Amino acid sequence: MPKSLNEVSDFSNIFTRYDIGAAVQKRGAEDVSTDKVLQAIATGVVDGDEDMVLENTNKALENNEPTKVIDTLIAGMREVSKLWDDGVYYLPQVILSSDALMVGLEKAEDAMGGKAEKKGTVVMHCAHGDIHDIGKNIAAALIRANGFKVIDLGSDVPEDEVVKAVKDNNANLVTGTALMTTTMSAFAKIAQMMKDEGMTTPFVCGGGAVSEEYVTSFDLGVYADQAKQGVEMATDASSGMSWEDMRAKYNLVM
Ligand code: B12
Repeated sequence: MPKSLNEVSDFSNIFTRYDIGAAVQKRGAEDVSTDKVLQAIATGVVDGDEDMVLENTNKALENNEPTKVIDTLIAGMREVSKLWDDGVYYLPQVILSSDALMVGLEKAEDAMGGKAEKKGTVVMHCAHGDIHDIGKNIAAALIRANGFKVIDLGSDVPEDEVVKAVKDNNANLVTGTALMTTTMSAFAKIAQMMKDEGMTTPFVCGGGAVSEEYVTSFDLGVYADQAKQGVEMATDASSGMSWEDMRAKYNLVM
């Protein structure tokens, strides 16, 4: 005799997990700011609620710098990461959260504008096999809004496509993002391929899985752990700073 769904599933567990999630969400929002609108943006990201993020981002942009809104979106996503790590959130919730974040990021980017004359060219990508693009998108929005031409190759980009884009566009800087230990090895390969072609373009690497020790273990690599560092790094590279000098400026490990 087959069992009914109620017999095989313990629904009380599901609801207990949801309660844990709700408690953590509240704590996350209060940590972000005392401003109710900013709190609502962070909560909207945690809840994966695009409408809530959109409405409150529009309100927040009336009296906050767009970078403040971006910091708030990042804070919301940090909370989502914790919920995932704690086993409270699963893939569907995380996808909804990242979509909600992107809605706010687009608005904040529009509000920053972008100067007509481009200061330099930056090629950006997520490592081959890696679809985690939130950090890359945040860094790209900031760099673009600060007057650089950004060629965003997207996610899961094969190594040779990255090298080709840097060469074809005579880029001043190339960046890579990896969130998985299995994908970050693409960066050392790209650096070697660029060196083999005689290229010396600084290669900024970031993303959760990536460490300063790893990135400074291969030539051209410069480690970044904050999206906002990308703007100063693009400025340095476009004014001709070498990868060695950039590494000395930004990284502890030589
Ligand atoms: C969101 C997320 C997802 C989303 C991704 C949505 C998207 N569009 O990106 C979805 C649900 C799709 C997903 C899928 C998977 N995920 Co996932 N995911 C996460 C999660 C929860 C958060 C990551 C994140 O976005 N963080 C926030 C952003 C802002 O951080 P960030 O990218 O690191 O960026 C910051 C800095 O690194 C820096 N930065 C980044 N790039 C750049 C670039 C420049 C130029 C600069 C200057 C700075 C910079 O700036 C940002 C801060 O300011 C993490 C958990 C965690 N604790 O991190 C797991 C995590 C990354 N995922 C993981 C895994 C395993 C997977 C899956 C394989 C799961 C599965 N079984 O299918 C798939 C991967 C599929 C693939 N091939 O890529 C693992 C990776 C483990 C590992 N170390 O290898 C993690 C760590 C979870 C875990 N603990 O197991 N995931």
